[in-house]
Amino acid sequence: MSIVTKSIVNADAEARYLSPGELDRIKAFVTSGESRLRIAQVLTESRERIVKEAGDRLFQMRPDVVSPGGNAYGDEMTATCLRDMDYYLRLITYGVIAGDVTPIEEIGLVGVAEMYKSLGTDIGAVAKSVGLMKDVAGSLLSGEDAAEASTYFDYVVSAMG
Ligand SMILES: CCC1=C(C)/C(=C/C2=NC(=C\c3[nH]c(/C=C4\NC(=O)[C@H](C)[C@H]4CC)c(C)c3CCC(=O)O)/C(CCC(=O)O)=C2C)NC1=O
Repeated sequence: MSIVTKSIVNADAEARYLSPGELDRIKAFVTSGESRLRIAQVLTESRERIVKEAGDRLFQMRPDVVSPGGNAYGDEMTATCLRDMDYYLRLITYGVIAGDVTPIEEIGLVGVAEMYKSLGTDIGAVAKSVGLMKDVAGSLLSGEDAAEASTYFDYVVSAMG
């Protein structure tokens, strides 16, 4: 739910006008709207490059992941690994657009440790892949936009930590 919808639902539950604090938060959301949309656009347009370059770097740093016995060994498993990276990049664009990490959390982080444990996937390596996507994305964004985008990537990394 966006901050606008959330504030309205909360206010209406108490049949009151939006509070000054709620209006301030909505103002910040609106003011940052243009840059958040710009960031989401760059991430969306560059998604293939971001996933591919970060994936290449991950497999260089962690060759065990794609070696025999590794969780992402073989074309099919490697593709599934890159798909998961693309999932997280997509969820990060949702967070950037909403100006809120809740969509990322609800869609991709609830129960994530248990899920990767049951798949035999090293969640630390998944977190690393998200950090590497942040680096690639950062090189495609202006300094300020990169800093704004970082908060969403960092949120995912720390939630997996
Ligand atoms: C949008 C929310 C969402 C997420 C996050 C998600 C993740 C997800 N990743 C999976 C598998 C997987 N995920 C990976 C990923 C990796 N293995 C590694 O060693 C690397 C570190 C890493 C890539 C960075 C791999 C290799 C599999 C397949 C594992 C297997 O089938 O044994 C599976 C099991 C089912 C399937 O294969 O599709 C799920 C559900 N699905 C979702 O709907």
